[in-house]
Amino acid sequence: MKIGIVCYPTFGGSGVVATELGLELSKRGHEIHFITYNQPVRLELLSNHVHYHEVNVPEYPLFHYQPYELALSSKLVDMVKLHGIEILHVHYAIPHAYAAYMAKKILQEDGIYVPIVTTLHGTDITLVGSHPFYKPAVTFSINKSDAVTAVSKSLKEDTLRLFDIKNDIHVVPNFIDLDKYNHGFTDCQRAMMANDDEKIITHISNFREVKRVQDVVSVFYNIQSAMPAKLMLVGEGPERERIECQCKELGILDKVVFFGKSNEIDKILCFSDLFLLPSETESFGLAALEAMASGVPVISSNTGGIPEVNIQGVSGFLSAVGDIDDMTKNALHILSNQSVLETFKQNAKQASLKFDLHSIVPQYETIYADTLTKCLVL
Ligand code: GMT
Repeated sequence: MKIGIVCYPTFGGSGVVATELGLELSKRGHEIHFITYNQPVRLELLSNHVHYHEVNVPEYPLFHYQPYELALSSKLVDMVKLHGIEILHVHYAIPHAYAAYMAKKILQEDGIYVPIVTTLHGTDITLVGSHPFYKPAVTFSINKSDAVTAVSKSLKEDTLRLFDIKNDIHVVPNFIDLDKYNHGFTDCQRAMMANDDEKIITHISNFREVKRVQDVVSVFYNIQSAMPAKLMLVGEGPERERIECQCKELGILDKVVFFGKSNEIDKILCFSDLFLLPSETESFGLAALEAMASGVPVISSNTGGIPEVNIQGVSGFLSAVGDIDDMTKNALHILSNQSVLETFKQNAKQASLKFDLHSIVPQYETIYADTLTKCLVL
């Protein structure tokens, strides 16, 4: 199949999932065309099966806001015509599903029919999409998609609760390439980060308010008061400065490493003992799954789709949003006893196997095939 993938090319979970999906589909014989404004960060290798087409939005002084959706729709039309793309898979409803619908309508004028599969990732529904500014357009785009998927049961329920949806929503969970996390690193470089007696706690996110990184620091503060520990903070975002100030005020700056954006997540997780994800909302929690696949137990909030990934008392623990004391208690329970820690590490890895890309990616292939068949019949 010739598949066009539209996504955000950044470190965000939706872009990561879209990129990994495209790469795996290409290995399975499909021709993949990524169409976005930058080369996706996890897309390192282009090949004759994997192409990247850049969407350019020329600056024009008349426009207060540059019209990205328009440029994207036009690019989609051109790429479908040029490469014979058969199906468009758009990740994140805003504005991708909307732009794809426009492209589809434009192509229909030339007798070309391209179905659209829309994958909802979370904030496009829970935070941004349901805002009155966007809601009518998001509802319309979801209803006009030929197939819709959501990355968790929880996100599907949120979508049905927040929007007037006429379409079926298939739940296709996020996935992971487990081979990448069976690291054969002979030297995990742990010694560069911490002393042998120090536990390593890690958090990875885009440092937005919704991630509650301040709770990560508070829980870590309590952990390091009870035992030697270091905190690895990976990612960049609007909260970063505030978090540095919080660490300074608490007098723990020397125990915290700020990595910024990193393409070496697997290497960082390799030396981590515990992962913290105390988000306000989280449709899935791909970062938690990546940690689990590396054998790192997770202390998280119990919001959104996280309970579908992190299993209470098995791969880690879940607490109410903002319950620092409970998160601390659970973290110390895991970290205080080496054999308990080893058990949780093994459990975390075991629980991640359910999300192996080899079992999830075929679900998307089935959706593509069914959608093409359905659209041919109509
Ligand atoms: O977490 C973010 O802020 C980034 C966002 C995105 O769209 O890139 O992540 C969302 O999609 C991920 C991939 O499906 C999910 O794992 C995240 O849980 C989801 N984030 C939220 O719901 C806050």
